[in-house]
Amino acid sequence: MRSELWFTERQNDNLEIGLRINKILHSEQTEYQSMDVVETEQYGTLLVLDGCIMTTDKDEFVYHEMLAHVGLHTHPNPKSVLIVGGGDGGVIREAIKHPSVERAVLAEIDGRVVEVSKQYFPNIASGLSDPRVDVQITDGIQYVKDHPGEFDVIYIDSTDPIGPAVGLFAKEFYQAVSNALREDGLFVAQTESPFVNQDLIQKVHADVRDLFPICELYLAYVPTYPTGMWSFTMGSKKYHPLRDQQPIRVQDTKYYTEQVHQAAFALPKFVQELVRG
Ligand code: SPD
Repeated sequence: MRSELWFTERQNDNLEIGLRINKILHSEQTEYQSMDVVETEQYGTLLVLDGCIMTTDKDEFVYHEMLAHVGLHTHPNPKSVLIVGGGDGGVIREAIKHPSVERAVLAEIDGRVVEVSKQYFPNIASGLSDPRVDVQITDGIQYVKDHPGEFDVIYIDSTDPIGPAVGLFAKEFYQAVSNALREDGLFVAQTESPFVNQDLIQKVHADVRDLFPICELYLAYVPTYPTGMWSFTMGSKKYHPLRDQQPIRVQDTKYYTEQVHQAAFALPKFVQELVRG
């Protein structure tokens, strides 16, 4: 018999996204947030933090590949990478596919996300045991402040801009990110949906433009995120994601290609208007 249990993410008073649940696999309140793992009919196993969809087994590749590979194919020789957040390990898994990457640090505040992801999302978390990976259970904001000039590429794989993640969308944090990058470094942050988070995208873009000579927004399509259209913002000290795009270095992707890299920066007019300086 079909289950009548549904998971519903309420984005705002007017928008919800719903998935039929077969089974609740895990639920807990960690020191920082509520965490649930459920088995859905449509997208397989789903990770939920504070009531928001973080990732699912079946569509995670879009987000993780597009967060990781655009930045790593913009830098000509990325050796040292930092991921702030992203305790499920998806961005790390993609980052270490790049042969030049010698060190990938994960700075995740909530150790329970890492543990539960290893248990329920072995594919997404598969990179966490790689010898190049250093998992630090720590406040990512403090970690960034404490490591000036160390990284070629930094990723901000935050949760939604509520609760523990609010500071990861602040200008002061982007300044600290700039300090933690080498002189030709770049960063990429997940910056939510252009349909529902317009103020946030405008603010992030204005802040990053003030701090970095190159600031570009790009898009990908993640079915389980509200509206599906998802944005990423890159701030770069030297390399431009289109002019300096590197030949493809990884083969085993399901979404990212050289052409998708280019196409991701072709913005619909209403998104262009959001980020116009
Ligand atoms: N509303 C969805 C925002 C999720 C961003 N981070 C997801 C973490 C997956 N590694």
